[in-house]
Amino acid sequence: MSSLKLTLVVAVALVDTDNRILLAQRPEGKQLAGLWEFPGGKVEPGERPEETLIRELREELGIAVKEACLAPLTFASHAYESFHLLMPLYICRRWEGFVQPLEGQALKWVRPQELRAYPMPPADEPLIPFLVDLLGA
Ligand code: 9L3
Ligand code: MG
Repeated sequence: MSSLKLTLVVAVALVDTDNRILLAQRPEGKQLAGLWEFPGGKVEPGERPEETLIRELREELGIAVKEACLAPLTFASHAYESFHLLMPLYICRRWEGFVQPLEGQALKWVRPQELRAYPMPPADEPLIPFLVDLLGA
């Protein structure tokens, strides 16, 4: 048994009206830089995961999301060397405002079948088949 700490991170599949999903590239200088991820971040003390997502989407992408527009889909679990990651994945199809790269990150709208062409953090990759099944090509 390992005694690694469990870290809760929350992520979202933002899906546009063409059924494309938003990927964000992790910026230089951050852990896992250059990899393409579903947007999200660490759940801070006192937050519920939905509150974290609403905050992260405002800070990172400049969009306003209502809690009622966030639906939990599945979760990812991954053992990094120094911590265990538990990452619920939500889906969101409605938001206010335009998606902008407020932290200088590259952004791409990607069809479900094309997701696997983007190198992802190990927690995100196993979520791809689930999204392909759910959203189709
Ligand atoms: N992480 C993995 N996939 C994601 C997200 C949003 C985050 N879709 C991992 C990368 C870091 C940790 O979770 O190891 C915390 O994320 P951040 O706070 O560095 O973005
Ligand atoms: Mg983040």
